[in-house]
Order: sequence, then C-alpha cells, then structure tokens
Amino acid sequence: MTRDSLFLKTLAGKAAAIPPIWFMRQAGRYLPEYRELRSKAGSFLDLCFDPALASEVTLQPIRRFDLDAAILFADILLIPHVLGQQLSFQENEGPKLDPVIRPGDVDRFRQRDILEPLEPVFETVRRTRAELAPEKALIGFAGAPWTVATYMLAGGSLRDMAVLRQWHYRDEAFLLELIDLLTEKTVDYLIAQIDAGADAVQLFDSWAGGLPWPVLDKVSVRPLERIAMAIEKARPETPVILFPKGVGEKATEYACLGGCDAVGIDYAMDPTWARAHLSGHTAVQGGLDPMLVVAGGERMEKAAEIYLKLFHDVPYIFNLGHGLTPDTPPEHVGALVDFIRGGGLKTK
Ligand code: 1CP
Repeated sequence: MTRDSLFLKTLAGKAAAIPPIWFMRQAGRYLPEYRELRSKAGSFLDLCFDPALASEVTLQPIRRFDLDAAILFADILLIPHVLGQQLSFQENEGPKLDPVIRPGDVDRFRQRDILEPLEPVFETVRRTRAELAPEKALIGFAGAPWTVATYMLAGGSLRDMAVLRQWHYRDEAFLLELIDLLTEKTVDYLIAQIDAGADAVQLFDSWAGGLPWPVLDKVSVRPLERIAMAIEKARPETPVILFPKGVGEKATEYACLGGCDAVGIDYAMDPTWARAHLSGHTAVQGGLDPMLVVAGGERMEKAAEIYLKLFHDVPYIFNLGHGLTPDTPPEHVGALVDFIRGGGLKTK
C-alpha cells in the first residue's frame, strides 16, 4: 500500500518545499495529557502493554501539533524484558533490568519467542494505524542491538563508555553473540510491527558514540546493516531510518548501507557537513538541539532556519538531534511546528 504521506515521500527520496515534521520522544513526560494517563495506568510497563492507552499516548502529540508522523508508544527495553530480564523504572533513577545478562543466558534467550508476549504492542500498532489519518505515517521502532546490549549488561543505564569498551575487549565472543541474538530478534520484532501497520521503522543507536572504529563497525554498523537488509528483503516497501547518535563522520558508513533510507543526525553534528556528506546517499533527519526547544523563542527559530536552508533542495525530515526532554514547554514545540510550516524566517 502506498500512502499519500509527505513523510514517506521524503523517505522515498523526494525533496519538499516544507519538510515533514516529527520529534523523537514526542509522546511522553513533557505533555500534561501524557502525565495524566500515565498516573492512571500505574506503571510505565502497564501503559506499554495496554493497547488502548498506548495507542492514545501515541496519538496525543499528533492531535496537539498535527505532526506528519506518529511513533509507536513502547520502549527499546521491551525486548530484554520479554527475553527474561524484568524491566522496572525507579523514580528519577531510570530503567532497571534484573538480573543482568550472563554468557550462559544467550542460548536460552535465543529459544524464547518474543512475538507472543509482545502481541499487545502489535495490537497498539493496529489500533493506532486505524485511527490515524491516511496522510499521517506511523513509525515503528526498536533499539539498535548495541544500545540494547549496554542496558542488558549493565542492568540499566550505564553512562560510562570506558566500561562498555572494557566488556568488548574482555569477552568479545560473548558481546558479539549477544548482539547477534538481538539482531535476529529485532528483525522479527520490526517485521511484526510492519505487518501490524507500521509504515516505516527507526533504529535508535543512542549509545553508539565514543566507540573506536573497529568496535563501532562490529557492534553497530554491521548489525544495523543486517537489520536494514533483512527488512528490505522481507518488506521492500518499508523505509528504514537509522539514528546512530554521536558517531560524527562515521555517519557516512550508515548512510551508505544497503536498506538504509534515512540517517538521523544528532545535535553535535555540523549540519553543513551532513548536507555535504550524507545527503547524496540518503535522506537526512533531525539535528536541532532539543535544548533549543527548551529555550524556545528567536534562538530556537534561528537555529531551525539553518536546517531549513541547508536541506531545502534534498530529502530532509525535520526533527531534533535527540529526544524532547521532560522539561520542554509544549508551547515551544507548537511554536517550532508553526515556524517550520510557515516556511521559516522568510515569511516573518
Ligand atoms: O516515566 C515514564 O513515564 C517513562 C518515560 C519513558 C517514555 C515516555 C520511557 C522510559 N520510555 C518512553 C517511551 C519511549 N522510549 C519511546 C516512545 C515515545 C516517543 O518517542 O514518543 C521511544 C521511541 C523510546 C526510545 C528509548 N527508550 C531510547 C532511544 C531514544 C533515546 O532517548 O536515546 C532509549 C535509550 C530508551 C530507554 C529508556 N526508556 C525510558 C527512559 C527514561 C529511557 C532512557 C534511560 C537512559 O537515559 O538511559
């Protein structure tokens, strides 16, 4: 099915006068309507596994800001959860996965069926697709194997890249085996999301930054290539967006991968460099510092204008260089959408 969607046309390689817009982490804690539903649902996991509520949360930012794409409300840590690591969220502490993974777990986890326990997520996709207007796209997603592996190994958020690199050097075989398992499961998970109605899929490699090249290639580039190629083969109509955060000039490696339809750029990347080195290979998405949306006003608009100008003649999806944060005033998000849709500074 081809949907008449600005977002999907851009992913198919067409430049638009005004780019399609969506925001990473567009549903969630900065929205009062989310906080209200979240408190009714009980835990975050209860919300993710309740298709009626999860679908409502997915649609909230579309209703408020009329964005071009909705992103499924779920989390990258649902795969480890259904593999057997209990996921919980402590107030102000971030996610916990219990117990941490051990080498012997990989074979056992490989036998686990993840699709049956994740059925509520696919039902959320079906319900959301049925409620969305046809010109709005629905994005499915998963964490990239490396990023998910870091949480599985640390039992939660580990912000210390040195420790992550040590794991690689200490027991490379175990790490690569874990990444291989996650690569396999992620393909199944994304294909099931596509079959339920997702129009495109995004892979978040939030912790790809700061890895030495040969390690980055092994743990991030190659697994994402396998996933993108597998999706291209199995569901050739469905575009794949890769968001390798913090990889700098190595973003070209991702942009050139078979099966990659767009690369998300982070806020640290020079957009002029991205225009010169990525746009010839693939569509580009994002870039603007989410802290500028917290700040709002003229600074936000001037910075957004840079992306509009640089990417006006190539396929570009307006988005941020990482997710919206809980302290973002929703009015600033609305003002940013109006600014982009109004054609930027030239009409002001
Ligand atoms: O307390 C709450 O209500 C839970 C907060 C929350 C939300 C709203 C979490 C916990 N996850 C989500 C939803 C979510 N997570 C979505 C769907 C909603 C949307 O984007 O609009 C998506 C796409 C994610 C992706 C995600 N989860 C990433 C990749 C993107 C990124 O921010 O880098 C990561 C790293 C996670 C793990 C995670 N889950 C939740 C939190 C707070 C975190 C980050 C933990 C950390 O900083 O290490």
